[in-house]
Amino acid sequence: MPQEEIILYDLPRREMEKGPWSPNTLKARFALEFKGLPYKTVWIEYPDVAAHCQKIGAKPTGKWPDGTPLYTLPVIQDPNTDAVVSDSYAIAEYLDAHYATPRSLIPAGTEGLHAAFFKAITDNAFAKLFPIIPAAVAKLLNPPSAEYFVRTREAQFGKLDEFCPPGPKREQQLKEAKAGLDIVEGWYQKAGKDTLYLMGDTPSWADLIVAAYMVGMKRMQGEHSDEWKQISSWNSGRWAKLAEALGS
Ligand SMILES: N[C@@H](CCC(=O)N[C@@H](CS)C(=O)NCC(=O)O)C(=O)O
Repeated sequence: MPQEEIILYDLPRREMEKGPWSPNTLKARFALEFKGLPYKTVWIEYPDVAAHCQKIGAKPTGKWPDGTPLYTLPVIQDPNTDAVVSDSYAIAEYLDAHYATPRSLIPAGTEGLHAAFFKAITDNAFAKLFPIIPAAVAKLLNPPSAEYFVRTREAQFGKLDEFCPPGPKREQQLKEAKAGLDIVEGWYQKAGKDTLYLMGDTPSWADLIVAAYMVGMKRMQGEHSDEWKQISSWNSGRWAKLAEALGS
């Protein structure tokens, strides 16, 4: 068990009482909680992410369309080892490597299967849900982050209100996402008829990835939104149940 709290850098929102919203940072948060590791959150507004990452030595996780480095959250900083780790998946791998007990996120022997699952669920389902996200995020951020988010996302996707607006376009998008999640449900069914997790009775990183995405959807769209009402009813409520069981 580490002596000092691990720092999780996360993106704040206006109504903090409604909980952290970013599916990516939720993945890292749930991983820390799953392992029972002591941690604290430091909140960084979007326009400050790159400078902060550079300051603490966090690596970029991708590139902007013009080729410049893209710095993202989550990042963790571990004062016990001096490690600074960017990217939610790399964070899960780091936590397993440095804090093996009490349980593994990615049990030995499932590394390849976990990587394949992550790619497959992203392509089949998360990519289909993505278009409904930006307009919702723009509304929940504090003003400096909202301005940054709208400017950078509109440069990529055009006017956010026209990207996937409520109405026929959004309904079609949700239909495609449901078809993708039906495929994922088929994989879950293979684990057992009455089990909740991909490995049966034992939750793992795969389930945390799903739970983080679903808790994120619920918090970004709003608990009482039509979108979350639909998603939480799909596949006998599996996605809502995973969010409930593994989310916080
Ligand atoms: N592959 C990364 C993706 C993280 C990511 O895209 N984070 C977004 C917030 S959800 C971000 O920090 N974006 C920074 C920006 O747009 O400037 C991970 O899984 O951690």
